[in-house]
Amino acid sequence: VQLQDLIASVLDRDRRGVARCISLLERGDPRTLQILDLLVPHGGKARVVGVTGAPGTGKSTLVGALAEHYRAAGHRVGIIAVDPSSPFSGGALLGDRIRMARSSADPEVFIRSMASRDELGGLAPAAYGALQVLDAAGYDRILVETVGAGQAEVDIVQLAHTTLVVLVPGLGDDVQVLKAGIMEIADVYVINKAEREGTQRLQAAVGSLLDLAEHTGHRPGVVRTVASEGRGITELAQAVAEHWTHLDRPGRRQPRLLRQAELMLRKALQAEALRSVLDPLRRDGGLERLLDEIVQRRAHPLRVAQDLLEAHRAGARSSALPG
Ligand SMILES: Nc1nc2c(ncn2[C@@H]2O[C@H](COP(=O)(O)OP(=O)(O)OP(=O)(O)O)[C@@H](O)[C@H]2O)c(=O)[nH]1
Ligand SMILES: [Mg+2]
Repeated sequence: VQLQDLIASVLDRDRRGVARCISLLERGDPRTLQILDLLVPHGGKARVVGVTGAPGTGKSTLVGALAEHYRAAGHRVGIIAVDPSSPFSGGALLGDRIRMARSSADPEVFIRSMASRDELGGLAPAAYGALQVLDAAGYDRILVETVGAGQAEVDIVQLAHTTLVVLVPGLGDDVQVLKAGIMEIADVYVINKAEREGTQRLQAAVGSLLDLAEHTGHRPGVVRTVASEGRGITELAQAVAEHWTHLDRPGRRQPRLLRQAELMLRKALQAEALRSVLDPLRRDGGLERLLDEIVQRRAHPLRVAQDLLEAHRAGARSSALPG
């Protein structure tokens, strides 16, 4: 398929085109930059909600319920489920698909799972790419699910306009809030499985942590849900909408978008710099020799990094010379 045709099919909201385009970006196809060049100007209309939290807290169920809510309100919904534990993810992803099946039968809902394969922090760029495709294809509500486990997931969550942190009673309450280091990223706390004992206590714990924290104009909401029964979803959507209202006030949205822009730029630079320095070394086995030098204590990694960068700069300079 010609690139122009592929892009046109995405803009025409063709599902196969969308799926294909996301796959190309996820794979790091050589045409990645061209694809993004053509799609990015068409985006910027979607509202993106990140959903994170410990395994099994009910994120997928919540995403499915929110998707139904948005569909009922006439929105087109994109869902990106990021599973960082790629070797073991087959079953989990399949489970998610089944749980989301009610939504996926709807042609105006597009669901995509992705696992991290690229060692160069490829997860955030892949999720970014998928977001651009869905946004350009007119999905105006996009839900991104990640397990709140590590930095990669936190990075992805920061691609969202609004971040939901999902907690459940009985997991050690305030500890789960503090430990995950998520006080900074939550715009709305969801206390799911709220039919369970300990809900009140957890809500109080979150409340007192919020009392201690500083808020830049928006105190995160706390919403109770029983996602498996669809309870509390209207209230949750309302809390998300309130956060958007907050972002729409003058001077609120821009700092967030600037932060996101810087984050993605840094990721892309890191990945690109690593690739351009390491790829040639990998090709001729030089990397193993260098690593061996380090293990033998004939060199140390800080020196080697400097030398590699210096050699790379020299190579770039000489290849830029005419003749
Ligand atoms: N009792 C109860 N169970 C729920 C609720 N919401 C979801 N569940 C159940 O909790 C289990 C896990 O739900 P998921 O939606 O897969 O949770 P998740 O956070 O996406 O899980 P991972 O993606 O594996 O981290 C499922 O069996 C759900 O049916 C709830 O409000 N109450
Ligand atoms: Mg899930």
